[in-house]
Amino acid sequence: MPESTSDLGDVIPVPAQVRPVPAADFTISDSTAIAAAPGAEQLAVLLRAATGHRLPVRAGAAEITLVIEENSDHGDEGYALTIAADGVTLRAATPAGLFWAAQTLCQLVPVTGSRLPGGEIVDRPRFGYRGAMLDVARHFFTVDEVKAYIDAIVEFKINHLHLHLTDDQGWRLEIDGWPRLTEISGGPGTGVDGAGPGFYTRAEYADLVAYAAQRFVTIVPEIDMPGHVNAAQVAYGELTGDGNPVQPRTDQEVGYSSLVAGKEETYAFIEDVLREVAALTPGPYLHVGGDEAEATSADDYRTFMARVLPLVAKYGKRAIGWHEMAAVDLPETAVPQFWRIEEADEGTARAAVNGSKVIMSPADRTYLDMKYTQQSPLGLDWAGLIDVARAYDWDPATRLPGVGEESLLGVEAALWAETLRTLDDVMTMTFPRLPAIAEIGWSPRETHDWPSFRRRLAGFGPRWAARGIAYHRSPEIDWT
Ligand code: TNX
Repeated sequence: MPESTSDLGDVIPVPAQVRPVPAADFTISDSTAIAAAPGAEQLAVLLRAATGHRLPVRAGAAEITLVIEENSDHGDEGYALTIAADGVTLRAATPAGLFWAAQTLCQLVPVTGSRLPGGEIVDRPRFGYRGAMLDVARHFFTVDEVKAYIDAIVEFKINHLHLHLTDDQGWRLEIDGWPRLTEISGGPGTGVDGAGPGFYTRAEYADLVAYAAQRFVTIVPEIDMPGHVNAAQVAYGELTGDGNPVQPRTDQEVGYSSLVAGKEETYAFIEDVLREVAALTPGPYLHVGGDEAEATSADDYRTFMARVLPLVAKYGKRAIGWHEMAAVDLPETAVPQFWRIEEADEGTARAAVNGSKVIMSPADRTYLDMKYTQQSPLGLDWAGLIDVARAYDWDPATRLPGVGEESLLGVEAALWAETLRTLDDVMTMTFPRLPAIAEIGWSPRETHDWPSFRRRLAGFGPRWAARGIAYHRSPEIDWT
């Protein structure tokens, strides 16, 4: 096969359809321009990072064209990308589709050189929800660090960023009327080992949400409850059983804290928090945690969720919760997120039968905080070791009995931060495993192929290196 024909499909996630036309290569040069249109400036910025050339955006005809085709069958995020000898065309029904087309185009630019392989790609995602989760509670990451993370994940068409904003060791979002949450529990000495202080003001959070939205990423804020609340109970004594604040904790234990289901103060607090977070977050989801509530009785858990789930709806949002939430009767709109390593889960299956959509995050495949190998300096290993092949080699539609393709909202890879301290730590655990989860979430089931993925992935090492993104040089990949 001539080199250019195989190159056209060298994209992660692999596109749904690839039709190479080997004679139709296009070379980006100093005289290449982009035709003025919505999305053109953003494409120029992306291509500058990929090629080093700042292509001009000009009115009238130009070699690179973006076209919105409103009555097409590209869907919400699909696109067509045509590369021919005389130019490149990106087509989609939506700006998001054009943005994903632009990401594909940038991946086709060689690390050195500027020849694009000729042909046509027609592509659309398998699932509408393709998420990454970052734990900013166990260790706080700044707005700039999270923006760098967003830039790195959109390359793989990840379209949701779930922020785990609160936990036992810290509270990271300013809430009007409850200032001690962040003054105390976002202050010095918070986070695991006291090493991760910080919080987002409401303005900073809004800025992050807007930055994500410009890149077609929906922020999913998580306020974990009724467990994982020690940081809130440090700040406000009325949230504890005896009315006295508790001591701060910076260890890695889980399952010891709980809000009090039988106290009205609890719901006054939760309503204030949910109302504010909903107002600051344009996306459709609020994540209410619900995991590892080992210090909450089963009865109290039901009482609590029966009060909280309607509040989420009251403020116009859909609830996502870790799958323990499915122990209660859920409204159809609620989304359980499966995170365990067991082969089956009765609650999640029942929720699916009742019409809920499910997010798949099985810890033994998608937890980016698991060590790659026993030698990995960062990470935990309670869900096993996860090398790149293990992150890639599974199918979300057959993972849980009773939860098939039609019951899935999508997939999400979670990065918990107990052992992380720097942005390099974050990137090292994320890359190259997140691209595996991204391909599972975007590409058709029948395209999944480890030898192909492994070969395509090798090309990303130099790209990450050039952009200063730390990654784990897994020995499974023949890095170029
Ligand atoms: C389990 S996953 C947790 C987190 C920990 C994580 C560490 C989940 C819903 N709860 O509290 O950070 O394991 O891997």
